Amino acid sequence: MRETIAAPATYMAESAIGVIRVSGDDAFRIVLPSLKKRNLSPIDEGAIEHQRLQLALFVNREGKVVDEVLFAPFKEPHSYTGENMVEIYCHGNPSIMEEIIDTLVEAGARVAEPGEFTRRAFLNGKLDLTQAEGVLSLITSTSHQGRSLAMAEVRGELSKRLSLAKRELFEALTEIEAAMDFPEEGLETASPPELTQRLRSTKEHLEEMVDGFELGEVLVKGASVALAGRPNVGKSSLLNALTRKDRSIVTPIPGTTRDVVEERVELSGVTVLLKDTAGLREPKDQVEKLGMNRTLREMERSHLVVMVLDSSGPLGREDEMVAKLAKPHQHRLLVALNKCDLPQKTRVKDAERLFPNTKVVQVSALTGEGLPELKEAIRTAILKERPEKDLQGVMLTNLRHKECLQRALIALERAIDSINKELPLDLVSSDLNEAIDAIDEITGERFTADLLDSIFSKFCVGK
Ligand SMILES: Nc1nc2c(ncn2[C@@H]2O[C@H](COP(=O)(O)OP(=O)(O)OP(=O)(O)O)[C@@H](O)[C@H]2O)c(=O)[nH]1
Ligand SMILES: [Mg+2]
Repeated sequence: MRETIAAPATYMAESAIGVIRVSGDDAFRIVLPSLKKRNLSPIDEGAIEHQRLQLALFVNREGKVVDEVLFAPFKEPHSYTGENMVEIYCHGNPSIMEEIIDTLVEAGARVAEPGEFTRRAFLNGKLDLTQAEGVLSLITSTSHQGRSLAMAEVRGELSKRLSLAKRELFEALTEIEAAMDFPEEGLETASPPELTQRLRSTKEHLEEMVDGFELGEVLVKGASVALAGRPNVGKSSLLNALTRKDRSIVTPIPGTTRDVVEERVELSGVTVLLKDTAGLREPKDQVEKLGMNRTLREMERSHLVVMVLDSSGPLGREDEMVAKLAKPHQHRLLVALNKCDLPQKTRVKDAERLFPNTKVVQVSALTGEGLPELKEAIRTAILKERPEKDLQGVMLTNLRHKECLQRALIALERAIDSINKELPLDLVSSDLNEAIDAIDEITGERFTADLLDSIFSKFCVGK
Protein backbone atom coordinates (compact mmCIF):
# COMPACT_ATOMS: atom_id res chain seq x y z
CA MET A 1 0.00 0.00 0.00
CA ARG A 2 1.56 3.25 -1.14
CA GLU A 3 0.50 6.22 0.92
CA THR A 4 -1.09 8.94 -1.16
CA ILE A 5 0.90 12.15 -1.34
CA ALA A 6 -0.08 15.60 -2.54
CA ALA A 7 1.89 18.76 -3.27
CA PRO A 8 1.93 21.86 -5.45
CA ALA A 9 3.93 21.20 -8.61
CA THR A 10 4.16 24.85 -9.53
CA TYR A 11 5.38 27.80 -7.51
CA MET A 12 2.86 28.98 -4.92
CA ALA A 13 2.54 32.51 -6.23
CA GLU A 14 0.02 34.60 -8.09
CA SER A 15 0.05 33.13 -11.60
CA ALA A 16 -2.25 32.04 -14.41
CA ILE A 17 -2.38 28.40 -13.38
CA GLY A 18 -1.35 26.42 -10.31
CA VAL A 19 -0.78 22.67 -10.57
CA ILE A 20 -1.30 20.22 -7.72
CA ARG A 21 -0.15 16.64 -7.96
CA VAL A 22 -1.54 13.67 -6.11
CA SER A 23 0.00 10.18 -6.25
CA GLY A 24 -0.64 6.88 -4.49
CA ASP A 25 -2.98 3.91 -4.32
CA ASP A 26 -5.87 6.04 -3.05
CA ALA A 27 -5.32 9.02 -5.33
CA PHE A 28 -8.71 8.66 -7.07
CA ARG A 29 -10.60 7.79 -3.87
CA ILE A 30 -9.14 10.91 -2.20
CA VAL A 31 -9.53 13.39 -5.05
CA LEU A 32 -12.76 12.40 -6.79
CA PRO A 33 -15.18 13.25 -3.93
CA SER A 34 -13.94 16.84 -4.20
CA LEU A 35 -14.46 17.05 -7.95
CA LYS A 36 -18.00 17.79 -9.13
CA LYS A 37 -19.68 18.33 -12.45
CA ARG A 38 -20.87 21.84 -13.29
CA ASN A 39 -24.27 21.10 -11.74
CA LEU A 40 -22.45 19.87 -8.60
CA SER A 41 -23.39 16.24 -9.24
CA PRO A 42 -20.61 13.72 -8.41
CA ILE A 43 -18.09 12.44 -10.92
CA ASP A 44 -18.12 8.68 -11.06
CA GLU A 45 -14.69 6.96 -10.98
CA GLY A 46 -15.82 4.65 -13.76
CA ALA A 47 -16.74 7.61 -15.97
CA ILE A 48 -13.41 9.45 -15.87
CA GLU A 49 -11.13 9.35 -18.86
CA HIS A 50 -7.51 8.65 -18.05
CA GLN A 51 -4.70 10.82 -19.41
CA ARG A 52 -7.28 13.43 -20.50
CA LEU A 53 -7.90 16.90 -19.16
CA GLN A 54 -11.43 17.28 -17.82
CA LEU A 55 -13.32 20.22 -16.40
CA ALA A 56 -14.68 20.12 -12.84
CA LEU A 57 -15.56 22.17 -9.81
CA PHE A 58 -13.34 21.56 -6.81
CA VAL A 59 -15.31 21.60 -3.56
CA ASN A 60 -13.98 21.56 -0.01
CA ARG A 61 -15.15 19.15 2.73
CA GLU A 62 -18.17 21.37 3.47
CA GLY A 63 -19.17 21.18 -0.18
CA LYS A 64 -18.28 24.81 -0.92
CA VAL A 65 -16.85 25.46 -4.37
CA VAL A 66 -13.17 26.44 -4.11
CA ASP A 67 -12.35 26.84 -7.78
CA GLU A 68 -13.20 25.75 -11.29
CA VAL A 69 -10.39 23.42 -12.30
CA LEU A 70 -9.12 21.06 -14.94
CA PHE A 71 -7.93 17.66 -13.81
CA ALA A 72 -6.04 14.82 -15.46
CA PRO A 73 -6.23 11.32 -13.97
CA PHE A 74 -3.49 8.76 -14.73
CA LYS A 75 -4.08 5.10 -13.91
CA GLU A 76 -1.08 3.10 -12.74
CA PRO A 77 1.37 2.28 -14.21
CA HIS A 78 0.81 4.92 -16.89
CA SER A 79 1.87 7.93 -14.87
CA TYR A 80 5.05 9.80 -13.92
CA THR A 81 5.33 7.94 -10.61
CA GLY A 82 3.94 4.65 -11.94
CA GLU A 83 1.12 4.96 -9.37
CA ASN A 84 -2.44 6.23 -9.60
CA MET A 85 -2.07 9.97 -10.07
CA VAL A 86 -4.24 13.01 -10.46
CA GLU A 87 -3.03 16.42 -11.55
CA ILE A 88 -5.27 19.36 -10.74
CA TYR A 89 -4.91 22.62 -12.64
CA CYS A 90 -6.48 25.43 -10.63
CA HIS A 91 -6.19 29.20 -10.84
CA GLY A 92 -2.76 30.30 -9.69
CA ASN A 93 -3.79 31.84 -6.40
CA PRO A 94 -1.73 30.55 -3.45
CA SER A 95 -4.75 30.52 -1.15
CA ILE A 96 -6.75 28.40 -3.63
CA MET A 97 -3.83 25.99 -3.91
CA GLU A 98 -3.53 25.81 -0.12
CA GLU A 99 -7.24 25.12 0.31
CA ILE A 100 -7.15 22.35 -2.30
CA ILE A 101 -4.16 20.72 -0.60
CA ASP A 102 -5.79 21.10 2.85
CA THR A 103 -8.93 19.41 1.50
CA LEU A 104 -6.90 16.53 0.09
CA VAL A 105 -5.00 16.12 3.36
CA GLU A 106 -8.30 16.06 5.29
CA ALA A 107 -9.42 13.33 2.89
CA GLY A 108 -6.37 11.19 3.72
CA ALA A 109 -3.43 12.41 1.63
CA ARG A 110 -0.09 13.45 3.10
CA VAL A 111 1.94 16.46 1.95
CA ALA A 112 4.82 15.14 -0.17
CA GLU A 113 8.48 15.44 0.80
CA PRO A 114 10.85 17.21 -1.64
CA GLY A 115 11.43 15.01 -4.68
CA GLU A 116 9.05 12.33 -3.42
CA PHE A 117 7.19 11.99 -6.74
CA THR A 118 10.43 11.39 -8.62
CA ARG A 119 11.69 9.10 -5.83
CA ARG A 120 8.56 6.99 -6.28
CA ALA A 121 9.04 7.04 -10.05
CA PHE A 122 12.53 5.61 -9.43
CA LEU A 123 11.36 3.02 -6.89
CA ASN A 124 8.57 1.97 -9.25
CA GLY A 125 11.05 1.47 -12.09
CA LYS A 126 9.78 4.35 -14.26
CA LEU A 127 13.27 5.86 -14.45
CA ASP A 128 16.74 5.04 -13.19
CA LEU A 129 18.81 7.24 -10.89
CA THR A 130 20.67 9.06 -13.67
CA GLN A 131 17.35 9.90 -15.28
CA ALA A 132 15.93 11.12 -11.96
CA GLU A 133 19.03 13.26 -11.39
CA GLY A 134 18.72 14.43 -14.99
CA VAL A 135 15.25 15.73 -14.11
CA LEU A 136 16.80 17.90 -11.39
CA SER A 137 19.51 19.09 -13.79
CA LEU A 138 16.86 19.93 -16.33
CA ILE A 139 15.02 22.08 -13.81
CA THR A 140 18.13 23.85 -12.57
CA SER A 141 20.16 24.15 -15.79
CA THR A 142 20.70 27.76 -16.70
CA SER A 143 21.78 27.45 -20.31
CA HIS A 144 20.71 25.93 -23.57
CA GLN A 145 23.77 23.65 -23.67
CA GLY A 146 23.23 22.57 -20.06
CA ARG A 147 19.60 21.77 -20.75
CA SER A 148 20.44 19.62 -23.73
CA LEU A 149 22.90 17.60 -21.62
CA ALA A 150 20.28 17.21 -18.90
CA MET A 151 17.74 16.16 -21.50
CA ALA A 152 20.13 13.46 -22.74
CA GLU A 153 20.33 12.17 -19.15
CA VAL A 154 16.56 12.21 -18.76
CA ARG A 155 16.25 10.23 -21.99
CA GLY A 156 18.59 7.59 -20.57
CA GLU A 157 21.59 8.29 -22.82
CA LEU A 158 24.05 8.21 -19.93
CA SER A 159 22.61 4.93 -18.64
CA LYS A 160 22.88 3.46 -22.12
CA ARG A 161 26.55 4.32 -22.31
CA LEU A 162 27.18 2.97 -18.84
CA SER A 163 25.34 -0.25 -19.51
CA LEU A 164 27.55 -0.80 -22.54
CA ALA A 165 30.65 -0.52 -20.34
CA LYS A 166 29.02 -2.75 -17.76
CA ARG A 167 28.26 -5.41 -20.35
CA GLU A 168 31.90 -5.46 -21.41
CA LEU A 169 33.00 -5.87 -17.79
CA PHE A 170 30.41 -8.59 -17.30
CA GLU A 171 31.67 -10.54 -20.30
CA ALA A 172 35.21 -10.41 -18.94
CA LEU A 173 33.94 -11.46 -15.52
CA THR A 174 32.06 -14.43 -16.98
CA GLU A 175 35.21 -15.63 -18.73
CA ILE A 176 37.25 -15.25 -15.57
CA GLU A 177 34.70 -17.07 -13.47
CA ALA A 178 34.56 -19.90 -16.01
CA ALA A 179 38.34 -20.19 -15.78
CA MET A 180 38.05 -20.25 -11.98
CA ASP A 181 35.51 -23.08 -12.19
CA PHE A 182 37.70 -25.09 -14.59
CA PRO A 183 41.22 -24.09 -13.59
CA GLU A 184 42.82 -26.81 -15.75
CA GLU A 185 41.46 -25.07 -18.87
CA GLY A 186 42.71 -21.61 -17.85
CA LEU A 187 41.44 -18.49 -19.61
CA GLU A 188 40.07 -20.18 -22.65
CA THR A 189 37.96 -17.81 -24.65
CA ALA A 190 40.37 -14.93 -24.39
CA SER A 191 44.09 -14.90 -23.80
CA PRO A 192 45.25 -12.62 -20.95
CA PRO A 193 46.66 -9.99 -23.35
CA GLU A 194 43.41 -9.98 -25.30
CA LEU A 195 41.39 -9.64 -22.10
CA THR A 196 43.48 -6.77 -20.74
CA GLN A 197 43.26 -5.12 -24.15
CA ARG A 198 39.48 -5.22 -23.97
CA LEU A 199 39.40 -4.02 -20.36
CA ARG A 200 41.74 -1.17 -21.28
CA SER A 201 39.39 -0.04 -24.02
CA THR A 202 36.44 -0.05 -21.59
CA LYS A 203 38.60 1.87 -19.15
CA GLU A 204 39.44 4.47 -21.79
CA HIS A 205 35.76 5.06 -22.47
CA LEU A 206 35.06 5.57 -18.80
CA GLU A 207 38.09 7.86 -18.45
CA GLU A 208 36.83 9.98 -21.33
CA MET A 209 33.57 10.42 -19.47
CA VAL A 210 35.37 11.45 -16.26
CA ASP A 211 37.51 13.90 -18.24
CA GLY A 212 34.42 15.56 -19.67
CA PHE A 213 32.99 16.22 -16.21
CA GLU A 214 34.54 19.63 -15.66
CA LEU A 215 33.00 20.97 -18.84
CA GLY A 216 29.70 19.13 -18.31
CA GLU A 217 29.34 20.70 -14.89
CA VAL A 218 30.09 24.14 -16.30
CA LEU A 219 27.47 23.71 -19.00
CA VAL A 220 24.80 22.72 -16.50
CA LYS A 221 25.66 25.11 -13.68
CA GLY A 222 27.24 27.94 -15.66
CA ALA A 223 30.80 29.25 -15.63
CA SER A 224 32.11 32.06 -13.48
CA VAL A 225 34.19 34.69 -15.24
CA ALA A 226 36.03 37.39 -13.26
CA LEU A 227 36.79 40.79 -14.78
CA ALA A 228 40.00 41.98 -13.15
CA GLY A 229 42.62 44.68 -13.69
CA ARG A 230 43.92 47.90 -12.23
CA PRO A 231 41.40 50.63 -11.29
CA ASN A 232 39.68 52.71 -13.98
CA VAL A 233 40.41 50.41 -16.95
CA GLY A 234 36.67 49.89 -17.49
CA LYS A 235 35.84 46.58 -15.76
CA SER A 236 32.47 47.80 -14.52
CA SER A 237 31.71 49.39 -17.89
CA LEU A 238 32.46 46.04 -19.55
CA LEU A 239 30.20 44.15 -17.15
CA ASN A 240 27.39 46.57 -17.99
CA ALA A 241 28.09 46.40 -21.73
CA LEU A 242 28.31 42.58 -21.84
CA THR A 243 25.09 42.14 -19.88
CA ARG A 244 23.36 45.20 -21.37
CA LYS A 245 22.42 46.29 -17.88
CA ASP A 246 23.26 49.26 -15.75
CA ARG A 247 24.39 46.93 -12.98
CA SER A 248 27.74 48.20 -11.77
CA ILE A 249 28.61 51.78 -10.79
CA VAL A 250 30.90 53.52 -13.29
CA THR A 251 32.80 56.74 -12.53
CA PRO A 252 36.08 58.31 -13.71
CA ILE A 253 37.37 57.98 -10.12
CA PRO A 254 39.82 55.08 -9.74
CA GLY A 255 38.72 52.70 -6.98
CA THR A 256 34.98 53.01 -7.60
CA THR A 257 34.10 49.31 -7.31
CA ARG A 258 34.72 48.04 -3.79
CA ASP A 259 32.91 44.71 -3.76
CA VAL A 260 32.21 41.89 -6.21
CA VAL A 261 29.22 42.64 -8.46
CA GLU A 262 27.70 39.63 -10.24
CA GLU A 263 25.44 39.43 -13.26
CA ARG A 264 24.33 36.44 -15.30
CA VAL A 265 24.51 36.44 -19.08
CA GLU A 266 24.02 33.74 -21.71
CA LEU A 267 26.70 33.62 -24.42
CA SER A 268 25.32 31.52 -27.31
CA GLY A 269 23.99 28.70 -25.18
CA VAL A 270 26.51 28.91 -22.34
CA THR A 271 25.60 30.61 -19.09
CA VAL A 272 28.22 32.85 -17.58
CA LEU A 273 28.21 34.48 -14.19
CA LEU A 274 30.21 37.64 -14.82
CA LYS A 275 31.95 39.13 -11.79
CA ASP A 276 33.06 42.74 -11.72
CA THR A 277 35.75 43.23 -9.10
CA ALA A 278 37.59 45.98 -7.23
CA GLY A 279 40.60 47.32 -9.16
CA LEU A 280 44.00 45.96 -8.12
CA ARG A 281 46.65 48.45 -6.92
CA GLU A 282 48.45 49.39 -3.70
CA PRO A 283 45.36 49.77 -1.47
CA LYS A 284 44.70 53.28 -0.17
CA ASP A 285 42.56 52.24 2.78
CA GLN A 286 41.16 49.27 4.67
CA VAL A 287 37.96 49.06 2.60
CA GLU A 288 39.91 48.93 -0.64
CA LYS A 289 42.23 46.29 0.80
CA LEU A 290 39.28 44.06 1.74
CA GLY A 291 37.77 44.60 -1.72
CA MET A 292 41.02 43.61 -3.40
CA ASN A 293 41.24 40.44 -1.30
CA ARG A 294 37.85 39.56 -2.74
CA THR A 295 39.16 40.22 -6.26
CA LEU A 296 42.03 37.80 -5.66
CA ARG A 297 39.62 35.20 -4.28
CA GLU A 298 37.40 35.52 -7.35
CA MET A 299 40.41 35.17 -9.66
CA GLU A 300 41.26 32.00 -7.76
CA ARG A 301 37.84 30.40 -8.02
CA SER A 302 36.63 31.54 -11.44
CA HIS A 303 36.66 29.31 -14.48
CA LEU A 304 38.14 32.18 -16.49
CA VAL A 305 39.77 35.52 -15.67
CA VAL A 306 39.42 38.41 -18.12
CA MET A 307 42.24 40.87 -17.46
CA VAL A 308 41.15 44.33 -18.54
CA LEU A 309 43.69 46.88 -19.80
CA ASP A 310 43.18 50.50 -20.80
CA SER A 311 44.61 51.01 -24.30
CA SER A 312 44.22 54.80 -24.16
CA GLY A 313 47.17 55.08 -21.78
CA PRO A 314 50.59 53.47 -21.56
CA LEU A 315 51.00 50.30 -19.50
CA GLY A 316 52.36 51.16 -16.09
CA ARG A 317 53.60 49.74 -12.82
CA GLU A 318 50.08 48.87 -11.69
CA ASP A 319 49.46 46.82 -14.84
CA GLU A 320 52.71 44.97 -14.23
CA MET A 321 51.64 44.21 -10.67
CA VAL A 322 48.31 42.93 -12.02
CA ALA A 323 50.11 40.74 -14.56
CA LYS A 324 52.17 39.21 -11.78
CA LEU A 325 49.05 38.45 -9.75
CA ALA A 326 47.48 36.85 -12.83
CA LYS A 327 50.44 34.60 -13.55
CA PRO A 328 49.20 31.58 -11.55
CA HIS A 329 45.99 31.69 -13.61
CA GLN A 330 47.74 31.83 -16.97
CA HIS A 331 46.02 28.68 -18.26
CA ARG A 332 42.63 30.37 -17.95
CA LEU A 333 43.29 33.95 -18.89
CA LEU A 334 42.01 36.32 -21.54
CA VAL A 335 42.93 39.98 -22.08
CA ALA A 336 40.38 42.65 -22.97
CA LEU A 337 42.20 45.71 -24.31
CA ASN A 338 39.52 48.29 -23.54
CA LYS A 339 38.80 51.85 -24.70
CA CYS A 340 39.77 51.15 -28.33
CA ASP A 341 37.57 54.12 -29.31
CA LEU A 342 40.24 56.52 -27.94
CA PRO A 343 43.68 57.29 -29.42
CA GLN A 344 45.80 54.20 -28.74
CA LYS A 345 48.82 54.31 -26.44
CA THR A 346 48.91 50.56 -25.77
CA ARG A 347 48.83 48.14 -28.71
CA VAL A 348 47.95 44.46 -28.90
CA LYS A 349 51.63 43.51 -29.01
CA ASP A 350 52.28 45.48 -25.78
CA ALA A 351 49.48 43.58 -24.09
CA GLU A 352 50.85 40.29 -25.42
CA ARG A 353 54.24 41.13 -24.00
CA LEU A 354 52.71 41.66 -20.57
CA PHE A 355 50.52 38.54 -20.84
CA PRO A 356 52.45 36.03 -22.95
CA ASN A 357 50.50 33.20 -24.65
CA THR A 358 47.21 34.88 -23.86
CA LYS A 359 44.54 35.88 -26.34
CA VAL A 360 44.05 39.66 -26.54
CA VAL A 361 40.75 41.15 -27.72
CA GLN A 362 40.39 44.85 -28.54
CA VAL A 363 37.14 46.26 -27.28
CA SER A 364 35.29 49.41 -26.34
CA ALA A 365 32.77 49.22 -23.51
CA LEU A 366 31.64 52.68 -24.59
CA THR A 367 30.86 52.09 -28.28
CA GLY A 368 30.36 48.31 -28.16
CA GLU A 369 33.11 47.71 -30.70
CA GLY A 370 34.74 44.29 -30.25
CA LEU A 371 32.08 43.08 -27.79
CA PRO A 372 30.90 40.19 -30.03
CA GLU A 373 34.55 39.08 -30.40
CA LEU A 374 35.07 39.28 -26.63
CA LYS A 375 31.92 37.24 -25.99
CA GLU A 376 33.03 34.61 -28.47
CA ALA A 377 36.53 34.51 -26.95
CA ILE A 378 35.03 34.00 -23.47
CA ARG A 379 32.75 31.25 -24.75
CA THR A 380 35.55 29.47 -26.61
CA ALA A 381 37.86 29.64 -23.60
CA ILE A 382 35.15 28.13 -21.37
CA LEU A 383 34.40 25.34 -23.82
CA LYS A 384 38.13 24.71 -24.04
CA GLU A 385 37.87 24.95 -27.79
CA ARG A 386 35.76 21.84 -28.13
CA PRO A 387 33.86 21.78 -31.41
CA GLU A 388 30.11 22.22 -31.19
CA LYS A 389 29.37 18.59 -32.13
CA ASP A 390 31.41 17.37 -29.13
CA LEU A 391 28.96 19.10 -26.86
CA GLN A 392 25.98 17.13 -28.06
CA GLY A 393 24.88 13.93 -26.40
CA VAL A 394 26.36 12.42 -23.28
CA MET A 395 28.61 14.13 -20.80
CA LEU A 396 29.04 13.70 -17.06
CA THR A 397 27.51 16.62 -15.23
CA ASN A 398 27.03 15.21 -11.77
CA LEU A 399 29.76 14.94 -9.12
CA ARG A 400 28.24 11.76 -7.68
CA HIS A 401 28.47 10.04 -11.06
CA LYS A 402 32.06 11.16 -11.45
CA GLU A 403 33.05 9.84 -8.04
CA CYS A 404 31.42 6.46 -8.69
CA LEU A 405 33.17 6.23 -12.07
CA GLN A 406 36.51 7.06 -10.49
CA ARG A 407 35.97 4.19 -8.04
CA ALA A 408 35.12 1.90 -10.95
CA LEU A 409 38.31 3.00 -12.74
CA ILE A 410 40.53 2.27 -9.74
CA ALA A 411 39.06 -1.24 -9.41
CA LEU A 412 39.39 -1.79 -13.13
CA GLU A 413 43.04 -0.73 -13.13
CA ARG A 414 43.68 -3.17 -10.29
CA ALA A 415 41.97 -5.96 -12.25
CA ILE A 416 44.11 -5.27 -15.34
CA ASP A 417 47.22 -5.16 -13.20
CA SER A 418 46.35 -8.50 -11.56
CA ILE A 419 45.83 -10.18 -14.95
CA ASN A 420 49.16 -8.84 -16.18
CA LYS A 421 50.94 -10.11 -13.09
CA GLU A 422 49.10 -13.44 -13.36
CA LEU A 423 47.78 -13.06 -9.83
CA PRO A 424 44.98 -15.42 -8.65
CA LEU A 425 41.82 -15.00 -10.73
CA ASP A 426 39.61 -14.51 -7.68
CA LEU A 427 41.38 -11.19 -7.12
CA VAL A 428 40.57 -10.15 -10.68
CA SER A 429 36.98 -11.25 -10.27
CA SER A 430 36.53 -9.31 -7.04
CA ASP A 431 37.95 -6.14 -8.64
CA LEU A 432 35.70 -6.48 -11.68
CA ASN A 433 32.73 -6.98 -9.39
CA GLU A 434 33.70 -3.84 -7.52
CA ALA A 435 33.86 -1.87 -10.80
CA ILE A 436 30.44 -3.19 -11.83
CA ASP A 437 28.99 -2.33 -8.40
CA ALA A 438 30.27 1.25 -8.72
CA ILE A 439 28.56 1.60 -12.11
CA ASP A 440 25.37 0.11 -10.66
CA GLU A 441 25.44 2.79 -8.00
CA ILE A 442 25.32 5.46 -10.68
CA THR A 443 22.24 4.06 -12.35
CA GLY A 444 20.66 3.00 -9.06
CA GLU A 445 20.69 -0.75 -9.57
CA ARG A 446 22.35 -0.65 -6.16
CA PHE A 447 21.23 2.01 -3.71
CA THR A 448 20.68 2.76 -0.03
CA ALA A 449 17.94 4.82 1.57
CA ASP A 450 20.60 7.36 2.60
CA LEU A 451 21.72 7.76 -1.00
CA LEU A 452 18.13 8.36 -2.13
CA ASP A 453 17.63 10.84 0.74
CA SER A 454 20.69 12.81 -0.30
CA ILE A 455 19.66 12.87 -3.96
CA PHE A 456 15.97 13.66 -3.62
CA SER A 457 16.33 16.21 -0.81
CA LYS A 458 17.79 18.52 -3.47
CA PHE A 459 14.51 18.43 -5.42
CA CYS A 460 11.65 20.81 -4.83
CA VAL A 461 8.39 19.73 -3.25
CA GLY A 462 6.03 18.50 -5.95
CA LYS A 463 8.78 17.18 -8.24
N1 LIG B 1 36.22 56.21 -23.91
C1 LIG B 1 35.99 55.17 -23.16
N2 LIG B 1 35.81 55.29 -21.84
C2 LIG B 1 35.58 54.21 -21.08
C3 LIG B 1 35.45 52.91 -21.67
N3 LIG B 1 35.22 52.03 -20.67
C4 LIG B 1 35.17 52.73 -19.53
N4 LIG B 1 35.39 54.04 -19.76
C5 LIG B 1 35.45 55.12 -18.77
O1 LIG B 1 36.51 54.84 -17.87
C6 LIG B 1 36.16 55.25 -16.56
C7 LIG B 1 36.29 54.08 -15.59
O2 LIG B 1 35.34 53.10 -15.91
P1 LIG B 1 34.91 51.98 -14.89
O3 LIG B 1 34.07 51.02 -15.64
O4 LIG B 1 34.31 52.57 -13.66
O5 LIG B 1 36.32 51.34 -14.54
P2 LIG B 1 36.67 50.20 -13.49
O6 LIG B 1 37.76 49.39 -14.08
O7 LIG B 1 35.45 49.48 -13.08
O8 LIG B 1 37.26 51.05 -12.29
P3 LIG B 1 37.32 50.69 -10.71
O9 LIG B 1 35.98 50.25 -10.26
O10 LIG B 1 37.74 51.97 -10.11
O11 LIG B 1 38.36 49.64 -10.55
C8 LIG B 1 34.75 55.80 -16.65
O12 LIG B 1 34.81 57.17 -16.77
C9 LIG B 1 34.20 55.18 -17.92
O13 LIG B 1 33.21 55.96 -18.54
C10 LIG B 1 35.62 52.80 -23.09
O14 LIG B 1 35.55 51.73 -23.69
N5 LIG B 1 35.88 53.95 -23.77
MG1 LIG C 1 34.54 49.30 -11.28
